[in-house]
Amino acid sequence: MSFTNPIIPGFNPDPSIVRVDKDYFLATSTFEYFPGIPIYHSRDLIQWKLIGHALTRTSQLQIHTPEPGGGIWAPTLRYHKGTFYVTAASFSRYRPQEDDRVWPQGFYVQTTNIWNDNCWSEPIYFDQVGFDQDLFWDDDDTVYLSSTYRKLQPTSGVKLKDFAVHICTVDLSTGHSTSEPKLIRESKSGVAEGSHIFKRGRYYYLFTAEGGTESGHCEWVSRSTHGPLGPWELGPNNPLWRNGLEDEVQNTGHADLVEDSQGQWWAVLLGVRPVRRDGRWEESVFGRETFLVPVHWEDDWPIINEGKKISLQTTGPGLYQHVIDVAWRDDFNDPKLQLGWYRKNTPMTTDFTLTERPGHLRLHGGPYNLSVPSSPTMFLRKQSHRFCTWETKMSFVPTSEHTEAGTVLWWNHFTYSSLGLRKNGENRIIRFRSSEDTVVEHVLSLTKEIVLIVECGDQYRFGYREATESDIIWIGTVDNQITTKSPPVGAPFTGMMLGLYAFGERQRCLSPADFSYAEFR
Ligand code: 6LW
Repeated sequence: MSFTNPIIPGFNPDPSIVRVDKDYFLATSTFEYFPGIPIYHSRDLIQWKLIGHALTRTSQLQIHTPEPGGGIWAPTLRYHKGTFYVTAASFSRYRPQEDDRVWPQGFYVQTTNIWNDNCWSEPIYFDQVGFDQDLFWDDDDTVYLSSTYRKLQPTSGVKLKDFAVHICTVDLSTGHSTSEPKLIRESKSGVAEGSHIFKRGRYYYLFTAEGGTESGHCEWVSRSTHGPLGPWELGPNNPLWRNGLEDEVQNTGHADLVEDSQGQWWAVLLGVRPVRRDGRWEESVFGRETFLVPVHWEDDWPIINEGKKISLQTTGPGLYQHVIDVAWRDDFNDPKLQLGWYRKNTPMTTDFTLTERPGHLRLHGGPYNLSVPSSPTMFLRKQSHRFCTWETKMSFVPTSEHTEAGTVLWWNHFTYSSLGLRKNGENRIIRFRSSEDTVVEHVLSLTKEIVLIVECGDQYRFGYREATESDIIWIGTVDNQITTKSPPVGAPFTGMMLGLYAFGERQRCLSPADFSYAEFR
């Protein structure tokens, strides 16, 4: 049977998966966004539904002004004796290898009720540093923590990152390591990371992502009969597959495995799907997404996707075609915010309400505009389809020339385009600000409500109309190649989002911005 990849479109890298009876759960990275670590659920590995997040309280997640691509990296989701565990690391800077002092400490949170966000515990921090933490319970219940950090003795003479996988035993009640860290995998590429350890039959397996998350990305396997401390024997066919720069799916790696109830194994992994335009590859607007491929075993070594490259149509036993619907809408009728909205960084104050004006998301804009590293009053959703339209209806009566509310196409605080309403003397104006910082303004002869539209495709086209009119006035476009530019600092680890915002410039908005719906169609 054939099915469509990615199984979770939109930015969802570093997937980690677990099965409990008939239910599969999957977690991905969230970087600088809040809440942290989405938990998706599926019964068939193909259709996934967001059921909550592991980090929803400010006591669990404090990220303030990180570089783009900082924040929460690479969860591992595991289940042991009735309890779910999620590990992660939180970064303020994205390039720890340039400054050994900012290596993060990983942590885990746990719950016995994965269906309820509020049940996840407070974090317990590990004292082994690094990122890409993995937990493995051996048969005697000894717990092993592996993570990636820079080798203490860098390889002499070779300029490598020296990211290597280290392991120790850990006491989960305190997070304290109980053995010396042992290096279990380093790579000639200079990067061995994303470790996941499993046991199958008499073998322990160590999967590692190697070569870095860009074009050199790939996946290796080792196995051991002794245990997680090794010695580890490298597989005969490493890397397990290799997608290249001409393939429709690229940069693939960072795999995690799961066995279904029929004994069939599967791997989830990350990949990007750039688009070929005018003879060259355009960066994917979605960033890194979650893919699924079948795994079978030969001589107790895993063969991923029948040894073939990862592609958009994938074949696997027992699965079926599933088209992910582009249509999504929030009418803000629920007093609780729908799942799938993200804030940039941990919000410091409550700056929104769904109850003050029922049927509306009311934003009380805070003092940060969208260009600063702090947390503005902004709510974002991931873009998951290339061709779609984003639309929202807003009423906003600015009382100051230094406030604005509207809609945003968001990559990071260096590269975003916004369409917002402002006051200019006695006029109200609509202001389009492109990712290249060019500005177009139209004076509005306006009734209260305005519909803001972004058409997504090979470029993003911004338009608006007064709520009582049907004609859209198009005010500006930005090309995808501009919207996906790498930030001057930080990493392009995330993907495109669209959202709603209100801000004052170094002052709060004294009038609220009310949004009556937001939709993708
Ligand atoms: C992830 C790591 C990686 O933790 O990217 O370059 C990080 N490698 O495996 C963020 O997704």
